[in-house]
Amino acid sequence: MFIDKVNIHVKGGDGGAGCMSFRREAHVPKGGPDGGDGGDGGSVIVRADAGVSSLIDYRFKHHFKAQRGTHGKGSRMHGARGEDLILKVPVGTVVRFYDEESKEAGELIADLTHDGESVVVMAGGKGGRGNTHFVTSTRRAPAFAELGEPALEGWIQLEMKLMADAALVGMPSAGKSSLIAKISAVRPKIADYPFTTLVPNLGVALTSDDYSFVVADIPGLIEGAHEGRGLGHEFLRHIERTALIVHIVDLTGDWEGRDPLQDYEVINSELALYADELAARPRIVVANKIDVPGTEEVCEKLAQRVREDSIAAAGGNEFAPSPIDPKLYRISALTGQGVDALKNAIGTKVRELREAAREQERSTPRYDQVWELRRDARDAAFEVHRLSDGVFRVEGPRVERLVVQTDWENEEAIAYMQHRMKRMGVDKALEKAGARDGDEVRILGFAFDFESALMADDMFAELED
Ligand SMILES: Nc1nc2c(ncn2[C@@H]2O[C@H](COP(=O)(O)OP(=O)(O)OP(=O)(O)O)[C@@H](O)[C@H]2O)c(=O)[nH]1
Ligand SMILES: [Mg+2]
Repeated sequence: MFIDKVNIHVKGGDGGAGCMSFRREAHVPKGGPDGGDGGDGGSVIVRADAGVSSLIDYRFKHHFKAQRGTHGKGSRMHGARGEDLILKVPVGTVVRFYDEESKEAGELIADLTHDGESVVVMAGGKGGRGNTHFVTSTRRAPAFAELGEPALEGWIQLEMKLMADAALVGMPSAGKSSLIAKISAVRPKIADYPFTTLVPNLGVALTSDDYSFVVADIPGLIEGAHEGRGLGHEFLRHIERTALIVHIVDLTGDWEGRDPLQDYEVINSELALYADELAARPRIVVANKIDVPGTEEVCEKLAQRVREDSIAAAGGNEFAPSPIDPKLYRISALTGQGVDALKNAIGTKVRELREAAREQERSTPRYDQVWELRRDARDAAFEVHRLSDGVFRVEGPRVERLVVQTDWENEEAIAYMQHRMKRMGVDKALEKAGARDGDEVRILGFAFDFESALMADDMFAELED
């Protein structure tokens, strides 16, 4: 079975709690604070690995969790960092958020197109700091420590897309599998009935000057494929990421006794209907089964049509570069006639396209890095809502974690949380929203007083954070 899409639940490791402790020495009733920090929780990382060829590992196991950080201890003993959990996926895997309720994929997280490329999908929680961090000139013995930060968790979707350089597309029985068998080492099933190929086959082809490229043999497409008819739809999206489309036309119109020119049009329009940009994707057109007598005339007509389409795709200018190769490649996948010339033409085109892609890659930032930066910004953001007269709610990932990280039984811990909120600008934002002394501020299930909470003297003002 070809597993190309899975939804999994991932959770980072929670941070360990910081420790509240004081040094004990003989003859000293109460020494200075010596509580160690909790360890950071591990993160969940998705990494592309050239040694992994499918998502089968995620078929039955759906929950993955990184290790939590351990708690800090007295005598300044820090907790251990939790180990990251690395989920290996095939090169060419797209990672997205997934909404378990609506069963829909959400925002794109990363497109892992290179071996070793990785993205942190759920960060572990930071370890809480021990009480040694909270000494100020006026408070020598802080009697609290931070709790560990809870980790992020959620559903993500992994989707594997084929990473072929060229995709063989065409009607059922056009000879796609016969061709890939001739130019690579794969041996797919070949038969004279439609839909012989049910899942894509990947093969490595070598040009006569030893340049290698990956070809995909895609299940046959039929009219209406873009809206789900036949088998092709599932696989049309794989074509989305192949640089070159190799369109195979059956000159005999074998399947259902069709007109080859009409077949050619149908495939073109299915590609365009599926995704606009596929219409402009670099393309080579191949006429297959030239060994069958009586196909010469239709072959000439097709050659003429391809030439016209090539010029049209170049904006009507015969001499401008066109995404469609003006030449019709005539082959017999059965006898091998014309196959080497076609293979070399595909190789040459792939090389050109790869070089152009590399050039472009140099000038664009890696998507996963962009995403990670954006997530950080989003994490720190918060919103203030006025619920009713004198009641406000503050919402935002980091603010909310700060609240959960606080020991609400401990006044000093609360005062420290207030200090951090002040640093984040929560008090300013509340003031701007109209909050006044005595108003109620709610964060998650907790409530406190605006005045005492945020306007009070900050006893931790001299601490860095
Ligand atoms: N005479 C002749 N027959 C061919 C040629 N290429 C393929 N065939 C025959 O056409 C039939 C279909 O070939 P396949 O390679 O299975 O076609 P396909 O495009 O992979 O078909 P699906 O997997 O069903 O989409 C088989 O009976 C092949 O032997 C050719 O060049 N000449
Ligand atoms: Mg086939």
